Order: sequence, then structure tokens, then C-alpha cells
Amino acid sequence: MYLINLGIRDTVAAALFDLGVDLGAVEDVEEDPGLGNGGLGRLAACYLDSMAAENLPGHGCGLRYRYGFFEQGIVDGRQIEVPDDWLKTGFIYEFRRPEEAVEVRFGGTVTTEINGKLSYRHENYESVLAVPYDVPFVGYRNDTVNALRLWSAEPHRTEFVCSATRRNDCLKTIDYKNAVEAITSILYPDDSTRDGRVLRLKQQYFLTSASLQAILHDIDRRGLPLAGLSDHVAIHINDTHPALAVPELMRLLIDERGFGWDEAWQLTVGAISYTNHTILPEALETWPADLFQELLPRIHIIVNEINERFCRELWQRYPGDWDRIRAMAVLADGAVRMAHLAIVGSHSVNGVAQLHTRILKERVMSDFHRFYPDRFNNKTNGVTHRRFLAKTNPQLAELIAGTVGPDWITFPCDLLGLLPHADDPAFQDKLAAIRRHHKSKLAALVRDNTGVRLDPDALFDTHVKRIHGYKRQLMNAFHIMHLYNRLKADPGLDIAPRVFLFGGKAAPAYQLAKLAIKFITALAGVINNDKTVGDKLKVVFLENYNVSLLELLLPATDVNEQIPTASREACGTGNMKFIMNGSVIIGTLDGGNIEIMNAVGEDNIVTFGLTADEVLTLYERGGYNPWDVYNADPRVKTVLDQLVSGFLPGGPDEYRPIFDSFLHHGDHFLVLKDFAAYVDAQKEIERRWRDRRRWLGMCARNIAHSGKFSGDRTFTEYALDIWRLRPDTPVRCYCSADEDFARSQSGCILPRRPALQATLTNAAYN
Ligand code: 8GP
Repeated sequence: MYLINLGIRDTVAAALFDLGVDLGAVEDVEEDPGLGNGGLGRLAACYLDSMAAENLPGHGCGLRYRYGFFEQGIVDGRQIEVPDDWLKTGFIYEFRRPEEAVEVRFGGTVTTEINGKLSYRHENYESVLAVPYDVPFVGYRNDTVNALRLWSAEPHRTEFVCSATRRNDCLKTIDYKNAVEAITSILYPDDSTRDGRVLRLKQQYFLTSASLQAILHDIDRRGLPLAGLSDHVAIHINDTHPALAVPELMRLLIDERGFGWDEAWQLTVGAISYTNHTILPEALETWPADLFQELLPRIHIIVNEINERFCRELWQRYPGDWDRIRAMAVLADGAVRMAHLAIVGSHSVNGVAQLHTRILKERVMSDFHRFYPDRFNNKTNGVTHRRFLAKTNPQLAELIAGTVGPDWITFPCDLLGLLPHADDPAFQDKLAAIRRHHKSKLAALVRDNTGVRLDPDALFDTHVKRIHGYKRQLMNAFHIMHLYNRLKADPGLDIAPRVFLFGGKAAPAYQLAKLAIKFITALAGVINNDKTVGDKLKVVFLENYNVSLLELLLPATDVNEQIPTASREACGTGNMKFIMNGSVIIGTLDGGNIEIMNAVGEDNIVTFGLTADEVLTLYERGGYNPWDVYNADPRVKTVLDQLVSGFLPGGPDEYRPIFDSFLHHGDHFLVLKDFAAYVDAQKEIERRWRDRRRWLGMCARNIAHSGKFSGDRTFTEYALDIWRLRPDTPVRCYCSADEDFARSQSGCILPRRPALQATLTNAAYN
């Protein structure tokens, strides 16, 4: 990305070529820094790119994990997890800044002192050094360079007391060193044990404390008054992992800078804003209060005080309504609720797609929305065209530039200029040739890695994302089984040849997701080796899905699966990356899919299934009886029976947990309920695919309308609306998803407030 953003990629490629080196091969050697595990982390990386491109002074903070998100191996169809040793040959883009290291304290005791004024003394704590490594984010052909600051936990040198005569001290030193280094050793330690939970909480505090100290030092260095903190800095917390920013900023302002509670609170709430990225209950974090007290004694006192004051406010508004107060409290039933802490301590709370924000307001956070109606707002996600189109698909980028001019990359709404060419056969043929090139390249890679031969003229259908029940990879697999059953029953059946590609990692402790991988690979084995099926159906599970693999899949995908249970996917960002490369989405009416449908038009996407409101109503009623579907739909019955009939290698019991999850445990993600609608949607895909001109027109229209889903648009909205940050460049006319916003902002020139900084505090990036 550096070469693209600096505008020197072609020059460097030519120079390397003269030296006999292929730039592409050099790029392939580079490891993906796997510092996140999914949409949230990757989105943060897009936003850092967008902020630099938009000349916004916005920096990121994260942890420099020694081992990133695990690498996935598939052995006998099963996922195995291999540590991601991404730093083994060094990371050349980082700059270690030991002179900016800060101290973070854990444990110990806190005592109060009254010397005219109440103060707190923290003693006997464990001291950890946070050393920053800065990774530059270079703006696209401008002179902005922002930084992603990654913190590494290191022991204090002074604590080393290792000598032969002081063996016990030496052992203590080694324990200390190991405990410290563990803090930034791995991403998402297993939190099923107490030790794992302690480590996660340590990571969260380490990130927030170090980052906030750095921000305050920066303010000091610039000679700015802390009393105007929220005029100078915006601190954005990316979901709840960094929610400790609220009490930590209070601690720094009160204990270290001498502010009183009320003033410190005003500054904290004024500076902090929060994005929620999911409504899945398991991701709404809570921490046992006793863990807090032991590990972060002063923060525990502050959280108690925040809670007490907030509950008092609630009491004034809802006198006597204990149930509501208990439901909204920050601390209740012995647990600290991180989302509540984040809402109470921020001036803005946003969801990441219109539907998701509505669900937050009306359901998941409705009490808070009633209490703080002005705090809630929506910022629909966006991703960078520079990385996911220009870098990934240079041939398409060139065709676009030749059609609408070179400025589309800075003004993605220029892509709308493709619309008049969408049905032009000459344009379509060029588009088709580019798509075929990428499909052939992917087919060669699959052949080399798996031995499976794919026909580049077949319909390539991809389903790549984390493996999770709500993302419904199994619904896709059941449809493939159903197609296979039809072909077996009638080998002459006229279906469009199809290739189904899956990729994704299952969380190490998520057994059913791991079994889903095993099931898909077993199904692939049966289908790919069945001569009666021939080239009509191929299924591949691609090992170790990551950003590099995604970059190969984006330009080679005809149909992209975005089929979560409606209401569960906050937004999704893969959908945006695929449409900008000309894929057609088959999807549910969830998250960003709805806004994509509104942008591209119903003729250029295939949607199906229950709506979010229908799903939520069904959940409120306690679900449905999956046996009704099983008994009524022979396609469903056949496929489910095959799971436990020994149809797949491994025996009848191997996949019984999947069978049971649907029929005995309520089909929580409504796969069977949506199955008939999904089969119909797949038929509609096939019908449209058979009309080549129509299909290519759909591809072109998807690319043309993808400008709305640029992260540059999203981040300008964050900057103006939440951080009230004034860039010194004119705000462009965005084809914003929010038309009022676009109208109010287009063409205006806003003065820049001096030294205004935005900091995205984020636990991970990828
Ligand atoms: C993801 C959402 O699942 C996805 O829909 C959305 O597009 C993406 O965030 C970016 O907004 N959420 C997470 O990755 C997430 O919530 N992770 C846990 C840390 C909370």
C-alpha cells in the first residue's frame, strides 16, 4: 500500500524488473500482520488508510502481539491451529520508540490520604513498561503521514536481580519477565480459565493506559491546556475492549493532573466516543468485579463511583424503578458491564449500519437510547477502494480509469460514471476478460494447493469469513448437498457448472464451527471425486483464510455469499469489497446488505429470507419448531438424514452434533427456516447467470455503486459528526448513504481547528 499511496508502484516495479526481481513475488513474501481476527480489526486498518487519505490527523493504537491470530492448517479435514510467528523475520515498517515508553501498573493496594484534599496512594503494584512501535500510515498522494502505535509490554530493566547467590530473586525475576511479556504475547487468549481472563483484562488496561498517557504527553508537548482536552483531542473506542479508557482517563486527570471529579468527567465524556460492532450477546463483555478489584484497584474505585453517580441520575429520572436502574447499571450482580461503561462515559455511541443502529436504539440499548437520545447515531461502514480494488485488481482499476478518468480513486463516487457503459458490449467484454483472467489465476492456485481442477468458465461462488453459526456456512453446504442429490438422481440435469469456495477460521474453542469445517471438507471430498458429477459441481475449502487470500478471491468471484441470520451481522464489510470488484451478492436483508441493495437496486443483488424484525420477533417468542420444516420439506429431511446415515466418511456419529444442533437444540440461527427461500434465491442466481449480458451488466452496476461504501466517506462522517474535527481541505460531495448528510456537507469548506487530533483506540488491527 505504501507504493500505491506514494504513487510510485509502477516506477518501483519497473526498477525491480530491470534487476530481475518481480515486485509481485516480493509482495507475496510479506506476512499479513494478523493482529485482528475479523471484520472489526480489518475495518480499523481501512479507516487508518482513509484518515490519512483524507488529510485527517487520526492515529491508531493497538497491541503489538508477538503472535497474531493463529494460522489455520487443515489436516484430515480438521482445523489445526499453528502460532502466527509474524515477527520471526522482523517487520520492517515499524519504528521502536523507547524514548516514549510509559509505565502501566497492575495490582497492589490503594490507600486514601487527606491532606486538605482527598488523594489516593497506589503501592506494591507490578510495574510494566509499555514501549511503542509506530507504523506509518501514508496518505494517498498527499503529504499526510499518521501512525498506528502498537504497544509492547516489556519488563523494567531495573527489576533484574539475577545472580548465582540470589537464586530466589532470580526465579522471581524470571516469573516477572514472563508475566510481563505474556501481556502482548497473543491475541485473544482463551478466556475460559481465570488466568486467561486475567490476561485479557490486563491487555485491555495496558492498551488504554499506555495510549491515554501518550495522548496527554502529546498535549503537554504542544503546550495545550488540559482544561480544553475535548477541544484538542477525540478518543474513539472501537467496541468495548478499550472501554477502560473511561475510568483510566478519569484516573489520569484526577490523580495525576489534580482535576476534581466533575471537571474530569466533563472532559472525559467530551473526548470519548464509542462504536458498537455487534449485538451478539457473547461479545457484550462483562468482567467479574473481584477481578477488577484485584488487578486494577484504583480503576475499581473509579468505576464504583461512576456507577454510583449514574445510578443516582437514573433514580432522579425514574424514582423507585429499581428494575430499570439495575438493568442499566454499570456494575451489577458482581460484574462490570463494559458496554454500559462505554455508553455512560462517551458523548457519542454509533452503530455500523442503519439496521444495526436501529436495533441498538430500539432493542439492545433501548433504555440507554431513551435516557441519552442525542448520543446515538449511525455510521455505515466503508472500506478502502485503494487496497481492495486498485491493489487487488489493477486491470479493473485501469479499465475504470480509462472509462471514467483517473480521479475515481480519490472520488469513488466517480464510479457512477460507469453506469452509462454497463450494458455496452465492448465494455462488458473487457470486464469479462479481466474476470476470466483472475478466475484462471485462482483455478491454478487451487489446482496447485489441492489438486482440484476448476473450470474458469463455471460460476464461482465464495463464502469467506469467520466460521460461525450465524454466518450460516452450513446453509450453503446444505444447498450444495441438495444440488448434489439432484445431480445423482438425474446425472443429465442441466445446471450451470458451479464452483463453491469456502474459507474461514473457527475460534479454537468453538467445537461446532470446527465440525462445520470438517463437514464441508468431507462433502467436498465426496463431490469432487464423483465422476457422475464431473465439472458441474466442485467444492473447495481454502486453508488459512486471510487478507492475502481474500485479495485473490475478490476479482475472481461471481457470486458472494452474505447470508447471516438477519439482525446478527452488524454490517459486514466483505460485501462491500466484493461488489467493488463486480461480484453479485446473494444475501439476507441484514446489516450493510440492505444499504447495498438500496444503492445497486434490487435487480443487481439477490436477497431472500426472514427480515431482522421477523427474526427478532421469533426469538422473543422463544424460537420455532425445526421438526415442522424437517417433516414438511423433503429436501431438508434428505440432507439432514444424510448427516447421520454414514453418507459421508467418518461414520454416522461424526456429524451428529450438527444434526442435533438443528433438530434438538432449536436451530438457533434459523438455517432450516430460511432454507427454502435460499434454494429459490440460488435458482434466481442461476437464471441470471445464464444470461451473460445481463450478468455482466449486474457486475458493472455493482462496481459503479460501490463508491458509497468507501471508508473515506465513512470517516469524513465520523470526523465531522462525532469528533467535530475540521479538515483543512474542502469536504467533497459524497454519494453518501445518508442523503441529508451528503446535502449538508457537500462543497463546504470548513476551517481547521488547530492541533485537533483524533485517536482511534483499538485492540487489534489486521
Ligand atoms: C464485526 C461485525 O460482526 C461485522 O458485521 C462488522 O462489519 C465489523 O465488526 C466491522 O464493523 N464485529 C466484530 O468483529 C466484533 O464485534 N468483534 C468483537 C470485539 C467485539
